[in-house]
Amino acid sequence: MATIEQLLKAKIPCEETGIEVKRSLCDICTPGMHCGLNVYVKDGTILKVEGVENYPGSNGKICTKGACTRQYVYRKNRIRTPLRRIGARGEGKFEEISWEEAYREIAGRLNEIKAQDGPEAVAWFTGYSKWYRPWLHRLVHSFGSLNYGTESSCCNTATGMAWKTIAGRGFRGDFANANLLIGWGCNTLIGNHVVARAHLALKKRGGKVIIIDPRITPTTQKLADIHLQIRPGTDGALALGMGNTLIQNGWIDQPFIDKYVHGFAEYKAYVSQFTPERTQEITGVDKDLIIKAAHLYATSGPVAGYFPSAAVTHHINGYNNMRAIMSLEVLIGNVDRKGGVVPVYPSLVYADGGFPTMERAFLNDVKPQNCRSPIGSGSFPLWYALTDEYQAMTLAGQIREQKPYPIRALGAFGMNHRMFPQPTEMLGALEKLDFIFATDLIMTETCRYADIVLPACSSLERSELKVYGGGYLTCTTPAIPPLYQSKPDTQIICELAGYLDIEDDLLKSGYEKTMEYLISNLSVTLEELRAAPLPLKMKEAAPRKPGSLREKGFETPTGKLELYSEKIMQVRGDHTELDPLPVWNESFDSADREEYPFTLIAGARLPQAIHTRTHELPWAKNMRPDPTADIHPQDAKALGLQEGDWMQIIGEKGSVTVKVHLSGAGLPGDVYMYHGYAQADINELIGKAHLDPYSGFPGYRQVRCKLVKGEGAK
Ligand SMILES: Nc1nc2c(c(=O)[nH]1)N[C@H]1C(S)=C(S)[C@@H](COP(=O)(O)OP(=O)(O)OC[C@H]3O[C@@H](n4cnc5c(=O)[nH]c(N)nc54)[C@H](O)[C@@H]3O)O[C@H]1N2
Ligand SMILES: Nc1nc2c(c(=O)[nH]1)N[C@H]1C(S)=C(S)[C@@H](COP(=O)(O)OP(=O)(O)OC[C@H]3O[C@@H](n4cnc5c(=O)[nH]c(N)nc54)[C@H](O)[C@@H]3O)O[C@H]1N2
Ligand SMILES: [Mo]
Repeated sequence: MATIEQLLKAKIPCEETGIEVKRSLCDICTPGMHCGLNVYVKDGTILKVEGVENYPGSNGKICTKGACTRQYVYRKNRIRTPLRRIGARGEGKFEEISWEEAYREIAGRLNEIKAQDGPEAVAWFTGYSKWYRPWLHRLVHSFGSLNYGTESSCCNTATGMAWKTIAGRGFRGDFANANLLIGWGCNTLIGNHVVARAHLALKKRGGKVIIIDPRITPTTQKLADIHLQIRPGTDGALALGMGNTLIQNGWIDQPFIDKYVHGFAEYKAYVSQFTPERTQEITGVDKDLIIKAAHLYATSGPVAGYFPSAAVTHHINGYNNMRAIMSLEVLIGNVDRKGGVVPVYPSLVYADGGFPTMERAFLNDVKPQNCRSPIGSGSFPLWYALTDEYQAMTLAGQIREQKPYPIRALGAFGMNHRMFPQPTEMLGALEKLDFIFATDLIMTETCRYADIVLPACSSLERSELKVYGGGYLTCTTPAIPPLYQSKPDTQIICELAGYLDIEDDLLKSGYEKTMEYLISNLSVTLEELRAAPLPLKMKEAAPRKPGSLREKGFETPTGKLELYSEKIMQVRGDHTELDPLPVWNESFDSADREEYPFTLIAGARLPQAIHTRTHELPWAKNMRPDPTADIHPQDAKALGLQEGDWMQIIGEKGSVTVKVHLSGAGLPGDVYMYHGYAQADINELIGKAHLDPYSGFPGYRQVRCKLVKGEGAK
């Protein structure tokens, strides 16, 4: 019998070792990459994982986090059975119950609340996990409400909203065909190795790269011909300044503007105040470098823009900063052209595969028509006009105030309160609910507040449909059976639909049938997808002709690209603070600048971390054992701080104690700290009302703070 060490070294599985190689995918980061995994399994146990050669996107590679897969799957705190709370909320005392009991209790309580206060009195929420979202969204609709909310209330949607306001739908850079990459908040070598590969390829074939980032990063070092090291949160001013420079120098595409653009005159008048001098003053970037970047941008096209899902929009002027960035694409006629920015048509779970699935019908066929407005509507009119989810930053408020109607129960899928600003306040709101049920892989602090907790399984333990760019679709098979009594969330949702006795025969017919339905317009079957060694290229995937929206008209109120947004004018109502132009304002909170002289940027990505998921995995933790903040050596010197010292970061709303790491990558005065640590939750410093009025996104990346040596109350 071979030892584990020998088995781990075995390159080729064979009958002697009894090792099988199963094909799966990594869902620790989600969505987008979903790197293909070869999973080495013996006797139902995962021995190791590797990347899969020729897999769409990841092509044989996995990242630091994916390398921890075995530790992720076999965590000690995996939830093993359905649980019923027997202690106080948060105390962590549960008893094991059967699935049958759990479903009966959940359905009983939810239906009781529905009968008393209507289906809207039940809120539904999902954290960062995306793969089961269409199922959850459909369940919410079939249950009779629109109260479906997600982590996308602070991730990526604001970027999508900015594109929708300007051009009617999402757009992305066509990196494969561009001559220039302009990357705003672009550190893909740390945040997304699949996209980074496309960026590296562009550089390799002679393309130029401009990166706008307040830090020196691996990506600025490897890729940037021009690095604009701006002050955080000043992207809007920089983009408006570049816009003014383009106009003043005649570096714009006037015929394109005349034909396809609405609001150029208003935009031009507004940006005239962003002279190179003023732009330099606000952004801290030398004005000659700004002009040089603007010239390169206007003359090297087509240009593929990189529009991040968080770095720019995690500011309270973030949506407008993003809109100002996108407006530049309009000025140079770069929208809807090959190698420029091209429209996105989601196939399934956000992924643009280049072919349609039945996802829209799956959701809309059961969408309730006569229910009350979703949670928080009225607070962020643009959000509610452009998305079909409630803005989750309003959830705690409505639970507390019970207005305009009460929220009494919550179905929480992979919900982590540490995502929210002032997380302890979020927990306080949860405590007021009559009933909570939660699904998760592990027993989190948030789960401890639930009445019923259900064990979900990981991507290696389930079968799932996944779409990849370039026309690919796959359906995985479980590499190992679900651990303990866990189940895929999708199965939980379909089974719960049965117990809730809602009118939804499709959901009630089970997970397998719903997957069949979702691909019923395509020429493949689940069996064919499962049997194929790699994701299959769909016959239905047709390359889209760039320029078709120019011909047809953009999906905006005027049919043109709107620099001045008629949509905002239509929906803003009493919210006259919402400006039709992409205006620039400071994104700081109201804390006193003298007392809190530093800028906290909470959340810039680390290679080994992904929100709360990997903090406690040994391999990931080794790389940064304690919650640690990066500060500039110059600031450290002034404060008498050294590498490895403890310090407090204190903001107006709270404080944390962390270790000091000296880094000259950022600008003096800026403090970088990652989120999601139970021991030092930086989100306690982000005010729950520090939100962008357009998107509702929290301003995680610009809060005033002070630094004090020592451990404080730790
Ligand atoms: N300060 C600061 N805060 C931030 C950010 C920031 O940049 N700065 N970023 C924000 C952004 S962009 C995001 S996306 C959010 C993410 O924030 P969260 O949604 O809190 O993300 P996670 O902690 O990764 O995941 C939540 C839970 O999902 C569970 N989970 C994993 N897989 C599954 C599954 O298949 N099923 C179920 N049921 N549960 C599962 C995990 O165990 C975890 O407990 O954080 C936001 N918060
Ligand atoms: N390793 C790892 N990868 C991840 C994640 C993770 O947690 N870890 N999270 C995933 C998720 S959920 C998301 S939403 C994405 C987030 O994706 P991004 O938004 O791209 O994430 P960041 O790496 O935080 O930011 C990118 C760069 O922007 C810079 N930056 C910070 N503030 C500003 C600013 O005001 N303006 C500009 N121009 N740049 C700024 C940072 O210094 C950083 O180098 O990443 C995904 N990828
Ligand atoms: Mo995110």
